Amino acid sequence: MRKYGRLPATVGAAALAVVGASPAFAAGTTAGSTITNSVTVNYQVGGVSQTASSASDTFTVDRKVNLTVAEVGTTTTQVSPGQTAAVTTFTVTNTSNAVLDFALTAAQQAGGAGAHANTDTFDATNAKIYVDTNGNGSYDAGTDQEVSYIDELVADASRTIFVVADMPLGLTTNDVAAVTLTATGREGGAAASQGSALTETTGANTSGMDTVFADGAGATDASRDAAHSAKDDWTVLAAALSVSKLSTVISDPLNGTTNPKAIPGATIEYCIVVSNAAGSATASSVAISDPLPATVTYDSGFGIFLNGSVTSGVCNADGSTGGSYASGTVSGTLTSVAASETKTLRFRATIN
Ligand SMILES: [Ca+2]
Ligand SMILES: [Ca+2]
Ligand SMILES: [Ca+2]
Ligand SMILES: [Ca+2]
Repeated sequence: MRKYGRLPATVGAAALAVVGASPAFAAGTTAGSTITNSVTVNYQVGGVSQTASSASDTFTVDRKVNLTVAEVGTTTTQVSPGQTAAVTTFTVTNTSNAVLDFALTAAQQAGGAGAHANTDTFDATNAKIYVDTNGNGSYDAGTDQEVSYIDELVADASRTIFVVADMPLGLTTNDVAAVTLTATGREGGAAASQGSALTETTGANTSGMDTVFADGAGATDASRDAAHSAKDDWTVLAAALSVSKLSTVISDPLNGTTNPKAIPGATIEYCIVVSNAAGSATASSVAISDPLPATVTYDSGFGIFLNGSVTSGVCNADGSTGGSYASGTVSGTLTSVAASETKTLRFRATIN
């Protein structure tokens, strides 16, 4: 009975020694390390203790390759048509029990479901991948380095990765460009160089360090392929301007201002109406250019009124003076036209 009683204590001591020799990673015991377990058997013959027998077993911990790519945040990134360097943010976490490199690719998609209950409708351009070099969680142009892989990421460590791209012009509100970041585990190789592709051990367990792929299926990758991916998207908020041009006869040489007609010599008021649809982005620096036909003459005495209003489809006699007339063209700039807002430019001319 006594010899059985001592066995657990001996095993326990060996196990404690193993734990103490290797840091306790969430990813598990470090790949390539060895686990040695010793056993001692004491016994007696004729009531006299004999020389103990002992044995030990040593094996190498194999490499479990696992990683997670995740979108940072839960919402789409709002962009403007023509915006440059629009950022989406991901994290790549090494949940393997080994130091690995991770190759990175950012893929546009041609239609299909985006990341946030939306549908891909366009491709961003000039997409580049950056690592958060200064570790502040934000993309800093000129500081965060453009990369094609993460170098020597230790077990349980994460890196913040930015996919930065340009948006084409001509997009409309709620256009979506989805992008998928894929990280693929690679051998660590040397520092500052990307290691070779990982190979899973397909045959029987060997005495050396075997490799097992343990990753799940991400946005576009399969399970157990040493890769993981996540999707994010950019959603466009554009201005939706509409323009109309109205004219009203103010007076004529025969009737004056009472029921005036558009006869030669009559004064016409032109009103250019700029509206921005509800839910749109604010349009700024809205430049209006109106080349006058040769059949009218600009009324310099009246001038040009900007930022006027419209009531029931009729331009009000308001706004502030501004704009210019040169080379037969009336010009003026509205500082901004917000969503659901309407602004006018008014001027007068006489019929030749
Ligand atoms: Ca696309
Ligand atoms: Ca940064
Ligand atoms: Ca490396
Ligand atoms: Ca996978």
